[in-house]
Amino acid sequence: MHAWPASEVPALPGQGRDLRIHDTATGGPVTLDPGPVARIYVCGITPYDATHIGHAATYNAFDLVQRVWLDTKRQVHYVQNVTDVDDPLLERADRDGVDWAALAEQETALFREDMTALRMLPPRHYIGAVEAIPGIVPLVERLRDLGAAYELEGDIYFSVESDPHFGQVSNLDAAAMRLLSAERGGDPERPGKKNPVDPMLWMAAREGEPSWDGGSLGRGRPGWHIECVAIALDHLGMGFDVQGGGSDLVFPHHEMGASHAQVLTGEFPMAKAYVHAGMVALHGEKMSKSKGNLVFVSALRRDGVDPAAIRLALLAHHYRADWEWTDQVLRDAEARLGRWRAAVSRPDGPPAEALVEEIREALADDLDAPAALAAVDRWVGLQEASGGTDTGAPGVVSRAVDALLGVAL
Ligand code: 5CA
Ligand code: ZN
Repeated sequence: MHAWPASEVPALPGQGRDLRIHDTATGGPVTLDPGPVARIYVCGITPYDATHIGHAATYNAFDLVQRVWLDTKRQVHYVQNVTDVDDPLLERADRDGVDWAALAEQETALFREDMTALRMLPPRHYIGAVEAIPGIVPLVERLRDLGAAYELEGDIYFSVESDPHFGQVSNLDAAAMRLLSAERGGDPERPGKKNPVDPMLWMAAREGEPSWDGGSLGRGRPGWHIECVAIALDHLGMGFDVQGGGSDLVFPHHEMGASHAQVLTGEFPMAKAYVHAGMVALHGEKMSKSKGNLVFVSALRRDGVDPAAIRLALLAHHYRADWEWTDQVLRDAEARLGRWRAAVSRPDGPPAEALVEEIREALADDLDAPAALAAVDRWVGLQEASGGTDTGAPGVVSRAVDALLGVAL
């Protein structure tokens, strides 16, 4: 699949900082030392509806990771998937009487437009589940040959007991895992499974549903977790720096993905840091396609909201926090954008070198975007109160805000 166009990232004077980030698996901060090419996999959308503010907040967090690394003069090898065949997509297409593939294509196109408008840097590889099937089948066959997978009425399941490290991403107990498995696409009640939370690797073809040739697995379609593992291993290999997504992916998705990869390769761990963004809510409940309490990025754009204001609204919240979208959040962001634009449009201002370091420091410290915004606010406050004589300063500020925060002033 093609991704979307990259906005230019201005180079900044001085030296970027290494990222220290919270790792869900160890429960603490890790300082990443990626080498010249940093590797990150971020779980992409299931394209059955438009991009909402919750999605945008999650992708904003990982866009910041990429920008911090670029500022250290590293290359970034960023991979993202599109779950373009899965139960929720097929159910929505069925409900609306539309072709599932056309729905996926249409919503993915809209996602690309939203990401472009928000100045999210694109992945280097943007890969759909369907196009990944030829790579998924041999992995499932290998898991079966290793004795880590078993068949149940034609479907193939992964046995979590085959991974000695199972549980080390989410650190949850069996009861909590079982509950979350039922909520998030698993089938813990199905009789005949070795462990209730064992996830499906390959689902045998069902009447009226799309299916593909699975070689020795028979016709069917891939499970959700093996999709991301196949794409990540194919394009990044084991031991990449960050696997990212929202906190609703900790279990089962990232736990199972890590397990599949560890059994397949005999290496541990798949990712050096498991990084999770908090959930955005609307009217007190997690924004979710299944509940329908959504604010769409495309709808805001259609209403004339400046994408830079949407981006500032996201940045005003720490990525790990759960937070609530309200009209006031957007109004505050619009006011801030107006003040910042006025401040950088003046011919001179207070010196800005220290501000660039403050933004760098804030982001390197577990992506503390609110602290970065507060630092820019302070410079803008000085500019408004008494101005300054540094003719380069407004340009430095607008380049730093663009390069590190993705906001074009
Ligand atoms: N296709 C899978 C990942 S492989 C999936 O979860 N798709 S999704 O469309 O449901 O979500 C896309 C991303 O947005 C995921 O990282 C998910 O964790 C995140 N996300 C979903 N809802 C919210 C929300 N309310 N707040 C923050 N992030 C969210
Ligand atoms: Zn995923």
